[in-house]
Amino acid sequence: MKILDNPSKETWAKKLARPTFKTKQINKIVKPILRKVKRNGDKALFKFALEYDHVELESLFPTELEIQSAAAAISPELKEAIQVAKTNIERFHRAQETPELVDEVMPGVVCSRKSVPIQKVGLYIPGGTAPLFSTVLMLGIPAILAGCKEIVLCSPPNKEGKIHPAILYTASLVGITKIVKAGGAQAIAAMTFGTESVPKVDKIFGPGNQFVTAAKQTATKHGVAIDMPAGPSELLVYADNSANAAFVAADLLSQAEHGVDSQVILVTDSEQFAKQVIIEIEEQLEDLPRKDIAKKALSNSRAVLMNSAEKAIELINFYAPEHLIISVREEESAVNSIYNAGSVFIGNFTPESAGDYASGTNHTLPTYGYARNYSGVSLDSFVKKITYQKISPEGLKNLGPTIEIMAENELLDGHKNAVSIRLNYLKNQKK
Ligand code: HSO
Ligand code: ZN
Repeated sequence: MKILDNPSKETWAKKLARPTFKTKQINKIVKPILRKVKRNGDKALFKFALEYDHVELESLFPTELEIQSAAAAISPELKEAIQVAKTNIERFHRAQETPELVDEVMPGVVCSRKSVPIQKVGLYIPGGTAPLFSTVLMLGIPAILAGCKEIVLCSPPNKEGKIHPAILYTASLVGITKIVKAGGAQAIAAMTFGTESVPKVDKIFGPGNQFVTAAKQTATKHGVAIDMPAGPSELLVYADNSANAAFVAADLLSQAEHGVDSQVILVTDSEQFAKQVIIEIEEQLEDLPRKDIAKKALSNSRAVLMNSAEKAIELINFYAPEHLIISVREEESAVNSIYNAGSVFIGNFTPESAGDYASGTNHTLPTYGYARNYSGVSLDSFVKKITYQKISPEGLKNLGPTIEIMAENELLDGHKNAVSIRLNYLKNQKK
């Protein structure tokens, strides 16, 4: 990991650039996949399973027996852990429920606002090198709590034609019944256009590789919303020498192991501490099964020396990390000056892995600098807020003249008339 010594502001964008995507080439592959699924429906999904997952599927749905064997394949220890995580995630997401808001803004004019679930949602869960069954909890739990009517989960089958048992088990535990064996861009296409077996949904959630990300972007052009523009995982640790170098190294490695394009950054005021962290990283790296991936990610990563807290905070807000660990003496003031981050982990004993799995917060977070303008997934992501109003005759008498004069001055007489016609009616009724 390279050390940058107090880089000047003008150089931040370049020196801390995230790895870029080859969007054009990716789209060249993704577009025909979308087209074929749109045209041929299930038939295309079977064909792509053969081509990309190397399996001839009998059905796009797991059988009851597959679901039961998945549950039997999970150890009691893992089941218990999933249960603890589920309880915490459910609790924290239930706490996000907002009661209906009703306000009589002036006599006779009542405005209200209510959360209404998005009716059909699609959850994508990657298989592959790391089967993210924790993501089933992070997306499935708020979808169920929000009351979404139809929840479809797509995940790629393995060579035996099976979805990873932990994904299948967790999906059933959460209460998801529509599970489809489809992965990659073809799964996103199925949820975007609908097929004989897969319903067309209103919003698609979930992480994925560059093909999945590109397909999700295209979905937005077909009236489907997505959770957020996703990129590879990232972590920024802000630490001084009150932190533990071995802990910090472990945290940085925890996100570096996600993918070769992941990025991790250390910001510190102490060169000696940075050097200690780098030594620890090298030592701990050797024992990681995914060390090759982590090593590549570390080549995109930096340790940045910043000699003042103000500059360090400015850099962090500029970078807008997906995850931010703050492990400094002046913890409170640092936490309170952050305005761009997906999720913040505070203190020496709060590893980022806690939020990835089990503390209760959601791990689907904005990457790639989108923490500047996006929030992570929450209960809110699965609802829309509809506003209502009811105006009584008294209320219209109170508010009507205000509307009339505003409409008149926008030269929109039709708008004005919609009020005037009623006010006249009320006036005549009195006589
Ligand atoms: N850190 C990932 C989530 C994850 N980590 C799942 C482990 N499993 C993106 O926030
Ligand atoms: Zn992670």
